Amino acid sequence: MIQAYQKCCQERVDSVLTRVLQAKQPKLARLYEAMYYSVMNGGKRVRPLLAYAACEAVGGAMAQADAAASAIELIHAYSLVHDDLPAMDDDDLRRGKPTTHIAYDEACAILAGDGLQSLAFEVLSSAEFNPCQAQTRLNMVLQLAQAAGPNGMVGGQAIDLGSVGKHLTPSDLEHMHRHKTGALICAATYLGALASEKASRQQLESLHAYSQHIGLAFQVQDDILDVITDTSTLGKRQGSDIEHNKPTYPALMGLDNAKEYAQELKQQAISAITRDDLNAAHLIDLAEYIVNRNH
Ligand code: GRG
Repeated sequence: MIQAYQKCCQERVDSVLTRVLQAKQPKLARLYEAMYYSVMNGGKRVRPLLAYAACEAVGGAMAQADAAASAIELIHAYSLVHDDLPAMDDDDLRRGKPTTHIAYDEACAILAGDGLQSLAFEVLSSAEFNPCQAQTRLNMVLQLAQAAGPNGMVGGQAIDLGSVGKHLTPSDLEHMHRHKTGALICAATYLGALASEKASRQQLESLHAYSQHIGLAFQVQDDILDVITDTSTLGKRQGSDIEHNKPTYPALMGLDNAKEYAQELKQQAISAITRDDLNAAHLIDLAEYIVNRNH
């Protein structure tokens, strides 16, 4: 069931992304090609799925969440391109293919990431892509800017880079991941629900609690996969966390405890959205998928 929903969401978001990533001038063909390469290269589209499922959970139609889903994925793609750069994680493999700075060059990868970030806000704010009322669009822009910026993902990345080789407590690790990966996952759900233009405060609060738990579960599972899954299934180098001397959940609490923790977080996520006024079936399936995925 989740596979069919996943395919439907992927097709929707990919068609918007293809439209957004059309080169505007022949002179910019290489830049647009690098941006297209960075986005349309086999990502799982977990964040768009969350946006669509949250919109539907509060009674919205999928089409209303197209802009939210694609804006979030553009931010996510930019973060991966920059994260892979030599100045950061210096990775040469992403989604089973050479990273953008390897396929193009470093300057082009930096600009592609910058361009993707700006395009995300263009998609969200322009009536051409986002059918929501102007006030809702403004709120969506604000929420995404906060989630992606120094008090969200960028801040989490800064904490991560500053933690290499240091001993982190479980609460330090959680703080870092709530910013680095969790903030964008929360924004995906929140923007999807906002796009419906009919979410109540209580529904938004429940969805926020769900995405906080699922965001952390996603990261715990990511750390587990780095230990137990081979490079060809992962699409990135197995053991890269250990290689980069990164603090991880399996390192901190042991592999079995980390697996148990991911399941606990999933259960807490599901409990948060188990209420009569939410149509939560897809969000529940997604929670299961996030902790049971193999890449
Ligand atoms: C460079 C500003 C800046 C931020 C980078 C998100 C991030 C911050 C770095 C990514 C590092 C990383 C691999 C984190 C683990 C969790 C994560 C975001 C995994 C990749 O997301 P998936 O599994 O990837 O959704 P796909 O390829 O499926 O889209």
